[in-house]
Amino acid sequence: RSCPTHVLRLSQSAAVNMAEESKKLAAYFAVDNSVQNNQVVGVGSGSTIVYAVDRLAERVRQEQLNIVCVPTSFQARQLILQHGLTLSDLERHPELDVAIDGADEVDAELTLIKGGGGCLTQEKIVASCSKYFVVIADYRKDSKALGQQWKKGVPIEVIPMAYVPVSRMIAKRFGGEVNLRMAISKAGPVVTDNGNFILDWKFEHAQNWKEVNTAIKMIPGVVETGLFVNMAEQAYFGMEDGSVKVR
Ligand code: ABF
Repeated sequence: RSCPTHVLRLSQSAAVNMAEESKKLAAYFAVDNSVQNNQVVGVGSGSTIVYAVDRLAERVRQEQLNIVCVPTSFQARQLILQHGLTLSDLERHPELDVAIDGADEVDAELTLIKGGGGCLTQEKIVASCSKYFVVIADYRKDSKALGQQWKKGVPIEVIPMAYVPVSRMIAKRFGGEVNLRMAISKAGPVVTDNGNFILDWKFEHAQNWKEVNTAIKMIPGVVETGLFVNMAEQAYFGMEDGSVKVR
């Protein structure tokens, strides 16, 4: 017998709530374990980071924490301003103490796929300027190998005039399928905060991600890849049972 619609809706909303709750768990736990007074904090993008910024603002109020925040996107900048946190940038703070950000997938070696939201370039820059880079995610991102959970491929930021040759080069050299990311309205391609396009490379099999990342980055026209190799020190996952898994 098919499941009554209202039960399906309940289970769908319960699943969404569970994922949101697990994001919040991971975010709060990571902020409490990673951020101290007098620190410069990189603030990531996406939905999980919203909970982390909530917790940062709560701790600033409760503990009179003195922290400054460096954003990784227009969204992150808005979050910092909306929460009354002190906004800074890489000109004033080129060295950060900790960066906290989401991810689309995290494999067993803490190699990440990031950029599902199109902010990968500034995210990677800020993460690279941080002494400590922490990933926060719900249980759906906790993976053994890239591609097992995340099916949308590796985002790659490209200079608009080069997106066709870059797409062809990637497909030719590494296989799989490369698509120009279109806006939800389909009116045109997504344009990043840096004025570039995003390609999504749906790879066919596991790769040596360190080598692939370097090779793709060397293709003229490529600005950045969503492969974060050997960058994350720690990952906090909110789990379905209400626990937080740290690895
Ligand atoms: C951002 O967070 C992106 O790199 C990544 O795509 C996204 C993950 O989003 P969410 O936290 O909403 O799952 O950092």
